[in-house]
Amino acid sequence: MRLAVYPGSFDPITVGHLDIIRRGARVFDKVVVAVLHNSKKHPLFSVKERTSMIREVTAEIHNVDVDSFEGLLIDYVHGRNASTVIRGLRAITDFEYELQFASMMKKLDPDVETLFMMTNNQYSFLSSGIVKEVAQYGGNIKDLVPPVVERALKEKYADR
Ligand code: COD
Repeated sequence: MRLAVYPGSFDPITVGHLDIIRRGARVFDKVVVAVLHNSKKHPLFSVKERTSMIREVTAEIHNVDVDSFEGLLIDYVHGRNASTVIRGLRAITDFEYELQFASMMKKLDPDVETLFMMTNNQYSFLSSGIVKEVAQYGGNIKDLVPPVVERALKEKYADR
């Protein structure tokens, strides 16, 4: 079975991420969306909230699994018996970090391939960070995130 891991913070998932998941699911038998649980960082959404939103928006894609991981990605990839990691590339600004990421992955295990998928042009400007910033000040984020995420962002910022 060709299994790929699509790792990220997904704080929160955007339509840019979702586009990569949909396209990845057409290429691989199974795509595992793996949400990083980093106890040293303070994400807006908990791991439980992030995985639950991803599960909801990917429910109709039969070959997508949603999970979370702590520690090194390569250990998680080994644990899932996967040999490919999917990453999305938006712009040249992503390139430097992604090259470093892919090179380190190669160093840790030469048999694990990092596969890059170019962003859909419509979403090349989109990141979780910019969505949160716009949502925080009440800007319109419709079309940038799935409706469940739009509602969750509104609730989060209404509480603050
Ligand atoms: N269009 C296309 N792709 C997109 C878009 C978009 N609009 N927005 C984001 N993406 C892509 C990103 O480029 C990335 O590939 C992926 O979606 C996830 O993005 P984020 O921002 O949610 O997640 P990141 O990049 O912060 O995730 C980093 C990891 C969690 C994967 C990394 O820090 C990690 O693996 N940490 C664990 C410790 C470890 O093993 N470190 C060494 C790695 S070699």
